[in-house]
Amino acid sequence: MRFVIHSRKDSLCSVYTLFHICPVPTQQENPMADTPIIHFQKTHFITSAPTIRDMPEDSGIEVAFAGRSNAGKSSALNRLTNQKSLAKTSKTPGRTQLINVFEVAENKRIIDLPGYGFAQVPLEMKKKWQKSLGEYLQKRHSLKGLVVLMDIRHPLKDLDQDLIFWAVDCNIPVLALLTKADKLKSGARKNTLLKVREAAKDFGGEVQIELFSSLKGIGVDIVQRVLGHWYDERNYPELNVLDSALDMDVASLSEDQDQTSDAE
Ligand SMILES: Nc1nc2c(ncn2[C@@H]2O[C@H](COP(=O)(O)OP(=O)(O)OP(=O)(O)O)[C@@H](O)[C@H]2O)c(=O)[nH]1
Ligand SMILES: [Mg+2]
Repeated sequence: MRFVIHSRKDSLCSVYTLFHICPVPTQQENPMADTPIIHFQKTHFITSAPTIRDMPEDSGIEVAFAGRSNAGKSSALNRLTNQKSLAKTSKTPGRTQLINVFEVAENKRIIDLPGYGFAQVPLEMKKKWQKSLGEYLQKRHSLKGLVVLMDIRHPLKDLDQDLIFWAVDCNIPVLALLTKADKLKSGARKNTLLKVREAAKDFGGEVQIELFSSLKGIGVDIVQRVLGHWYDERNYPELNVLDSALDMDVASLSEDQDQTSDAE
């Protein structure tokens, strides 16, 4: 099987680029070196939001899990955090219909997005989901990394490609996971990984492809490492603007006080 990446101009990214919303994380020589440890098992549920207006304040760092219905997003989140039922999983595609928000640590969130591309969902409902998904991707400033989950047996469908193109255009790094890797034998699994990695070169940008299985724990350490890097505030100088402004205020306040005491 060969995976073909459709042309960039066919994808949604041309629409999304109009928004120019995505800050470029600073590249380091070894980006994973001395990444602060994140205790993923402490992750807890915050809220289920029908639209982005119902989400927590758009500050800090957010990582979104996106993918087709039934790709294994919620299961991956549970495995990553070592919690059995943090996110609801289901055999019935379309289970996650809201934007589910989880807090990993202060100002660090994971978002379990509604799945896309499930044919049996009524058109109206599908439109509603896709609207809230599109809105989230376009407008959420704290989104700093996208995990795209694809069933290893059906990777790189059109909507997956659209999503990855969009993220690349916005300089948002992508970790694409080939989920349910346990469903394939070791040889077929590696073969698919190599083919998808080869095809993914056409995306350009920062797109890392890895195997994943919630059932067997394959790839969990890699996801934790990549997310740990994305959650590292030192990569986003613009996040510290407010803090340094506050520091300056405090400094100028004490200068004022010094001057006052000099005058006295
Ligand atoms: N064999 C196997 N099955 C898995 C794995 N991950 C998820 N599944 C199964 O796939 C089905 C869908 O998993 P979910 O995690 O609910 O998928 P989702 O992407 O969150 O689905 P939506 O919320 O509908 O978009 C469930 O029956 C899971 O048990 C895996 O690694 N291996
Ligand atoms: Mg789900």
